[in-house]
Amino acid sequence: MKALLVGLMILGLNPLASAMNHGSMMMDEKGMIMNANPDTLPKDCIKISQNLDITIHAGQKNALKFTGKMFAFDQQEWNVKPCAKINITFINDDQIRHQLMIHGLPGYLYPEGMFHLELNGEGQLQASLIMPSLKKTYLVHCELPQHMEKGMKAQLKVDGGDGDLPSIPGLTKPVRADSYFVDWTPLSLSILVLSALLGCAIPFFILLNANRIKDFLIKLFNKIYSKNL
Ligand SMILES: [Cu+2]
Repeated sequence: MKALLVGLMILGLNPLASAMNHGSMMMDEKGMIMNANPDTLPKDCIKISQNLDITIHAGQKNALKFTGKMFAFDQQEWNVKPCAKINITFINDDQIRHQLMIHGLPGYLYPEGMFHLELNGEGQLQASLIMPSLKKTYLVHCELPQHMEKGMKAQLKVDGGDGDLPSIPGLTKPVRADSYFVDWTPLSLSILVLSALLGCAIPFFILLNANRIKDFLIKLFNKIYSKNL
């Protein structure tokens, strides 16, 4: 057994350390870190202005306060200084996969302009990145199908940002709000009108016939009472 392990290690297939490290990507059975950058300054930065630790939770419980949403981060907006180094602790509180992706970063430092953390289930990851100096708002989201649409969307502002992104739960309106079409038919419309008329007429009927209704109820009560004696 020992000889087999040594052999596998010589071949570079170390079964004791399943993590893969391909330059800007680290992946293991727990999740993935892509394009972490703890030390290279963006071209427009002379030095790191701020060393900021941020903990971000992802999970269904964060969406409870947002009507119609299913997933969310525990915060929807972060503000940092130009050239800030952000040390992110990403915690997934769900049993399903979630991502924390930041888009729009400079491509010479972050391939495809993207910083990406991913957890296959409950757990946590830590990675850092350094923001450029540009006054800009970056999209932060989970790219798994329907997770952003169902609420896992946020924004990261550098130097106050250059505006707000749409559809951030609790923060901004969607570009196009959902509209729910009612398919009115002559029958459903008639039922609605009739119900409205009856709703208006019944109180008047009761008021105009109060004495008759009272007499009727007394007789009815006496009948029931005398039967039971
Ligand atoms: Cu997700």
